[in-house]
Amino acid sequence: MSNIANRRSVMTLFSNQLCTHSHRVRMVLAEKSINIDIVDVKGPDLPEDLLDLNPYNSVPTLVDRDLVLYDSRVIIEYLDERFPHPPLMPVDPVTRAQFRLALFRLERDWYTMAEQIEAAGEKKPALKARKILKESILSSSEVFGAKPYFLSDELSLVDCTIAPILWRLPKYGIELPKEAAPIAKYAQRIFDRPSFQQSLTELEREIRQ
Ligand SMILES: N[C@@H](CCC(=O)N[C@@H](CS)C(=O)NCC(=O)O)C(=O)O
Repeated sequence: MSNIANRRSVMTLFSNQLCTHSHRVRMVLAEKSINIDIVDVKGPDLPEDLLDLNPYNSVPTLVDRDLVLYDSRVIIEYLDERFPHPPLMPVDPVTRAQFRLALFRLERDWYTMAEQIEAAGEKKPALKARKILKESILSSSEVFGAKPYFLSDELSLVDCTIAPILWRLPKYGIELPKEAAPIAKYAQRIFDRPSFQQSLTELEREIRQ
């Protein structure tokens, strides 16, 4: 096991200050008030000790003593099981499966489009990705109006996954039209949570200042 993992008694999260995947993990940590060291990693370079342990060399990476986890979904599901209060997944198998499917679709559709927008800057592929992401968000408007949180009265891992994208919409050049009021209200409900405020890095806070 690496020096980094051995010398730390509390858990450590290697996180990037503007990364959506890192942000969803920071949100879950804040929601559960988990005591953890958050180490900012700039760019794609993880500390050398971790390179051997995470073959993808990606953030977020979580180190919990001998356990090293990467991929934000694997990390948030682990955190929800290891720190069960408050629970961030429903109990019954059908709803759980629906929430897992929602996580899969958000990663495949929203997160992928967001990455393309960030990577392309002002170039043409960004315009297309921006349009697809905007349409996808708008087409979910009804879902967001139905309950305070995603298909639920309680916040879940799905909301912790949606929020980093909605927070970044100004950065992505996406403005929601008036018809999207249910989404805007839903977003504000999450943004107002102390846990969400706590999850923000300085750079993320600047997006909406
Ligand atoms: N599927 C991964 C994606 C993580 C990811 O793409 N992280 C980016 C930063 S936002 C990164 O570390 N890129 C550097 C690399 O992959 O080499 C997750 O959910 O954790």
